[in-house]
Amino acid sequence: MKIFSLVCVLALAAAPMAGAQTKKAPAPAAKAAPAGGGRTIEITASDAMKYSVTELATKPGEKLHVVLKAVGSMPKIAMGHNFVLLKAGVSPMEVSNAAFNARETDFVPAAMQDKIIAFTKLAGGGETVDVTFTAPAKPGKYDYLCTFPGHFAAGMKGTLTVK
Ligand SMILES: [Cu+2]
Repeated sequence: MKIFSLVCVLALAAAPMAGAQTKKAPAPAAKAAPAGGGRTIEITASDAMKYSVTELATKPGEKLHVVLKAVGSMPKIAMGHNFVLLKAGVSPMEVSNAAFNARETDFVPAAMQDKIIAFTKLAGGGETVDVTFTAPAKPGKYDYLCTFPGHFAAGMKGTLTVK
C-alpha cells in the first residue's frame, strides 16, 4: 500500500512536467511565399457569410496575394466561399446573380470572366484558397464579393481601394 501511494505521488508529480512538455508545440511553419511574390492579405470567411476584412487598400500595380480561409464547419456544397475581385464599374449584384447558375465553375460565371480581375477557388469549412494578382493601375474603388449563391445578398462583400 505504501509503495502504491508512492507511485501515485510520483505519477502526479510527473504529470505537470509531461503536460508542460507537450504544450511546447513547435511554432507554426512560416507560410510559403507565393510563387510570384506579393503582399499577403489574409481574410477569413465564416458560416455567418461575412469576410473578416471588408476594406483593402493598395498602391496601383502592387502585387497582392489574397489568402481566404473558410473557418466555418459546413461543407463546401452548403457553405462555400470565394474571393472575386471585379473590374471598375462592374455591378457585384449582376455577377452574383449570374453566379447562381454556375455551380460547375465554382460559381464564377464564364460569361463574367472579362469583368473579373482575380478570383479564388471555392473553399469549404476548414479549407484555404488563395490567388495572386496585380492590383489595377488606375486609382479607384473595386468591389469584391463571394459569389456562392446568396452570400453577396447576405453581405459577403468588400472594397479594394487603389490609391
Ligand atoms: Cu461565401
